[in-house]
Amino acid sequence: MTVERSNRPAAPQATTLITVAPTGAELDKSAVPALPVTLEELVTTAKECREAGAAVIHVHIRDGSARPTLDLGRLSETVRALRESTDLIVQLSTGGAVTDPFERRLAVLDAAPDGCSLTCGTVNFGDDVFMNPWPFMCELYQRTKQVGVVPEFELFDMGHVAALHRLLDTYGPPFGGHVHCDLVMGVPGGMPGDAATLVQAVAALPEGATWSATGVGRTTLPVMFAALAAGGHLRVGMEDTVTFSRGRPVRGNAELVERAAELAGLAQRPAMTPAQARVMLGVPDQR
Ligand code: KMH
Ligand code: ZN
Repeated sequence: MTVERSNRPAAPQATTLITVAPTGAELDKSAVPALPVTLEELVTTAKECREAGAAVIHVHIRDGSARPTLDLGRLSETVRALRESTDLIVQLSTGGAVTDPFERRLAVLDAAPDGCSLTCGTVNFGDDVFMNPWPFMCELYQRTKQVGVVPEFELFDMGHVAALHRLLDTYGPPFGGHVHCDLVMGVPGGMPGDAATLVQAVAALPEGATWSATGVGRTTLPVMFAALAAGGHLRVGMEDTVTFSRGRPVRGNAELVERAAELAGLAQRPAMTPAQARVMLGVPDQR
C-alpha cells in the first residue's frame, strides 16, 4: 500500500534521541539469561543505559515467574523505582503481549508513566496477530489526553501511517503538543526493515513529527544506519534484538545503547539527554 506524501516531518535535529526497550514481552528468560525481568534487573539496566546515552526507556514488565504481566501494582512500582533511580523518561508499553486484553492495556495509563506506546493498527506478528483495531486506538488516544501521558505512535506498517493521520485529524494533537513516532521495522508481518521502506514511511509522516526507528532482529543495523542517514532517532534494546553481531549474543542492553550512541556521535548528532528529550517530546518534568 502507498500512503500519499502530504507534508514534511521535522527537520533533522542536532542530537539523537536514544530509546532503550530492554525486555519486551516475547522472549523467555530461560532462553536469554541476560534479559532484565525483575525490578532490580530493570533498574540496573536502566542506570547502565542512561550512562550509555539513553533518554527514554520503553518498559514491559514480568511477573514473579518472569512471564509478561500488566499488573497495575507492579507497573506503578516500576514507574516509581525508575523515577527514583534515573532521570529517564519512562514510557510504558500499552501493547503488552499479544494475549493481553484491551481493558488491561488501557489501564496501563493508571500507573502514571511519562509516556506510553500507542500502536496505530493491527499487524501480523510472527505466527500471532497484534490487535489494535480503530476503536481501541481511539479510546487509548483519548485517555492519554485526559490523563496527561505523552503517546509515542508505533508504526509497524505503511497502513499505520495512514491511521495515524486519521487519528490526529479526528482528535487533534496529543498531550504535550508534539507528534513523535517510532517505526518498528522487520517484524514478520509488518513493513520490511530496509532503507527504501524507511524513506517511504518517513515521507508520509505528519508535518513536524519527529521519529525514531528500530529494526527487529537482523534488520537492526540496516535500520539504524538508514535512520541516522535520514535524520531520525533510534530505538535499540533486547526487546528488538538479542544478537549483537553474527553469532554473538547480546550481553546486555547497555552495549546496544553504547553502539547506538557511538554511531550517532559519528553521524555528528550525539545522544541527547533526558532533559533535552523532554523538551523535544513535550514531556513535562517528573511528577
Ligand atoms: N509485544 C508486542 C505484541 C508496544 O510495546 O507497544 C507489542 C509491542 C508494542 O511490544
Ligand atoms: Zn514494546
